[in-house]
Amino acid sequence: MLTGCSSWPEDYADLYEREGCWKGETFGEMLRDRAERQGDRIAITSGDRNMSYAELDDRADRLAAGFQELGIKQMDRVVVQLPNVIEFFEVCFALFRLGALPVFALPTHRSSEINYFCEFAEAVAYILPDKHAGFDHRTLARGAKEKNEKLNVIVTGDAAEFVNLADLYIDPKKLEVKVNSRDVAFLQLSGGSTGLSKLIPRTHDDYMYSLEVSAEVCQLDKDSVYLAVLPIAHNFPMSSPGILGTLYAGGRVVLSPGPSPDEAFPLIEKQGVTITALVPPLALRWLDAVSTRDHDLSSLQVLQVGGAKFSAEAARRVFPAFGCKLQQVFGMAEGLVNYTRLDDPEEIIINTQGRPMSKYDEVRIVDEEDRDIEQGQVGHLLTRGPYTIRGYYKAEEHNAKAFTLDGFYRTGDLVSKTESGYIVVEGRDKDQINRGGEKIAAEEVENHLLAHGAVHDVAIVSMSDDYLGERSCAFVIPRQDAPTSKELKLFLKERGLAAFKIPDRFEFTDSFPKTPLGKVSKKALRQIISDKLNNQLTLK
Ligand code: AMP
Ligand code: DBH
Repeated sequence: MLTGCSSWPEDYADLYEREGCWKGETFGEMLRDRAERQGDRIAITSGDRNMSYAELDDRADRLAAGFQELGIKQMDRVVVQLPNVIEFFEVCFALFRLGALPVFALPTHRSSEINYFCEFAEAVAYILPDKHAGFDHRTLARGAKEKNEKLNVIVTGDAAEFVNLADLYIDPKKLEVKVNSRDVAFLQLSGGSTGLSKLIPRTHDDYMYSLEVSAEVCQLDKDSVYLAVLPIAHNFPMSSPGILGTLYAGGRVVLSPGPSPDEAFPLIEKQGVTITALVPPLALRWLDAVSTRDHDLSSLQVLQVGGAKFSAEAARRVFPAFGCKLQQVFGMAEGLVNYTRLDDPEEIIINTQGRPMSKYDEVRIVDEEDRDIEQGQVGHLLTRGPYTIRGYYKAEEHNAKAFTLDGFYRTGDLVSKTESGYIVVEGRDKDQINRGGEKIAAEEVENHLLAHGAVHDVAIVSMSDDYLGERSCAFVIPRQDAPTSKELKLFLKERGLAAFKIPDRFEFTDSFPKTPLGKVSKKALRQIISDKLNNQLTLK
């Protein structure tokens, strides 16, 4: 096991293996198996390009050889920041075959995040696009290289002074590495609640099991066509069932260059897409757009919505608008995924966030003292199971708080459970803002703002928003010469913070409301901003 990772205790590992959850298969082997069984079938469609399972398998082998020649070894960490492109798959499977571990950065991450991932994971390489969405990612590589000149920088497209990914597909060699399915396959990111994002070690065995069950619950088979709209490095479109669940089932992944109806609807029609996944704000956009377009979306059987709470009002609109099933998905990169089932009664699909996908998922809903509460009451969700981690990567101190002594993960979600065992997300007790599915750790952004000379103190809270569900609001106590919100936004941008983390609003104040214990009361701050927004609405 990779140093810095907590494994499952032996009795649990034995149980999960005995019960057939962990099957001993690595991702490299899974792709080989699909290529042998159905090599001619299309695995991925991107623009005009169709890549078969056999071709993907072969290109992953070639790239693994190229990576090896570059010096990338088993257990090495490699920061992968690629958008929804075919190279994403080739890179991942090449690394999986070498037993090297991708660290999945999002395309929207900037120098603050990338430098941290490279440094914290002690990455030996960073793989990125030349440009994406109007941004030149090579500037990030230059920054990362300045901090560690040994870092291998590999670029898709115009590589400038760096290594071009296209040059690394060489004659495949027989790899001498033995990758163990119990080992960590990659590091996924958590949204974080204290400071920087935590890294989540997922093993071949545990993640493969989550793909198997997800594919089953979502009824995927060889004829399924999954449209990847959200950034595929994110755990939801990666695994619930996402791109990897689709390949697991032998289906076809279609890559959408962007999430807008203008890009996605023609693809659904042309490619006969059967299932796709959205976050709530996108689902709203699609719902609004569908009546004004005349694309034939009749192939679509399942529209998944997750990542943040989907309101019942919006959920009710899905079937009339798209004529397909809605599936609510409440998951986390740490593990546990809840789905509404495709044959569930409409009221369950509309009003709940589903139930755990595996019978081996253990779920507890508890009060402040970790005591189980009565069914129907709201409490803290704790979970443990065959695909839920037992600890974050290199985070001993944090792990002591984020997990119970007997290994339950404290999700930080406030939930209730219906009589039939379905979970309703009621709120959150973690210091995080969920901006339409994009998670922001308040403390991370607060720390950046505290570095500004004119900021005495700062507290960031969520404010409710019709479209995104939540946006972020920074309450700032300025020093003598108060900065403007424009200055502070620019300051954060210049510090290399991803744009989605930059507060949507700033409120300047002399002091913060306090809890009886003297801590800043974020609850009171949320109330202040909520009252202010309501007043503004009434005045309008
Ligand atoms: P992360 O741990 O960063 O992967 O984010 C997972 C978190 O996203 C969960 O713990 C929830 O707070 C939130 N989340 C995911 N899906 C949903 C959903 N369907 N409804 C409400 N919250 C969700
Ligand atoms: O928000 C998430 O992290 C998430 C949502 C739905 C997730 O990780 C998942 C499904 O697997």
